[in-house]
Amino acid sequence: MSETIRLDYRDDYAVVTLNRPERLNSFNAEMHETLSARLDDAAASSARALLLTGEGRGFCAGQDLQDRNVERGAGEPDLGDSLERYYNPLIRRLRGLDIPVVCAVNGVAAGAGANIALACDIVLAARSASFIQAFCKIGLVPDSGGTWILPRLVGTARATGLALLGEKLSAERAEAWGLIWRCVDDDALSGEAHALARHLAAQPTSGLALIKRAFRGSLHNTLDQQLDLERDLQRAAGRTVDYREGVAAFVEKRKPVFKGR
Ligand code: T3D
Repeated sequence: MSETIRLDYRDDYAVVTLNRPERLNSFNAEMHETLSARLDDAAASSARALLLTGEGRGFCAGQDLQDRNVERGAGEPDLGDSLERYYNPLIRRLRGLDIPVVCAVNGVAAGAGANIALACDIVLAARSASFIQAFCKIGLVPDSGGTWILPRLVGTARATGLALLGEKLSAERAEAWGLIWRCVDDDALSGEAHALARHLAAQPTSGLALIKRAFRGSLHNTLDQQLDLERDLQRAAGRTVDYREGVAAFVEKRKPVFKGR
């Protein structure tokens, strides 16, 4: 049986690929457990950036609904338990990673699949890809952080429309709305996503981790609290080897060589 999650290393970054293309990479329990283990592996490695993508024509269609079909013999599910056990730890994990996380949305991203993509730091999408808050169509609530991130990214009016209507949002419109970083031509997606991950991995990644921490704080901090946080993070950034190297390279008019320390 092929691995439902692939983990590869390129240069200084890790590539995690959702790999159940026959079900549009929708999640079952085994896939969640394997993804969790592969993210552990990537976090423990020397990788300085992570690229998340999907195999085949879809990125991820959320929960595998075959496993939820009570009419066809699946047990009565406790969806709260499923979120507690799988989806919530996954989102916390992705949001909590110190290294930059790029998501290459290669095709449709539906249900939890859409919100897993949106939990990443920089989201690129193929022009033919789309985002669907499909939950409302089967009587569910957007999960995997959807009700938190959508209003923050696109405002309440658009978030509510997306969540209550479950309409397909094209990658182009997702970019125009500020839901994602960029929409690119289908045949350029892989090249651009890898180039971005490679670029990020060569940057002062300890500084990038502090930037991520600053933005995480800003979502609930007052201006005063955020100014204090910036002071503390800048103090830490100013003590990194990479900061010293960045300043030296600037003054010496040469290209910096960052180590992520
Ligand atoms: O349950 C819990 O643990 C709680 C957490 C829930 C989180 C969630 O994500 S709930 C939302 C679940 N996802 C959906 O509701 C999306 C369902 N899928 C679709 O609406 C459509 O497939 C898409 C819009 C994503 C794509 O449409 P299309 O026309 O491009 O493809 P398709 O023909 O519908 O799908 C291709 C195949 O993938 C097909 O299988 P087949 O007929 O070729 O054998 C289809 O059944 C399968 N597939 C797609 N999505 C799922 C799926 N199989 C199982 N589960 C899926 N989610």
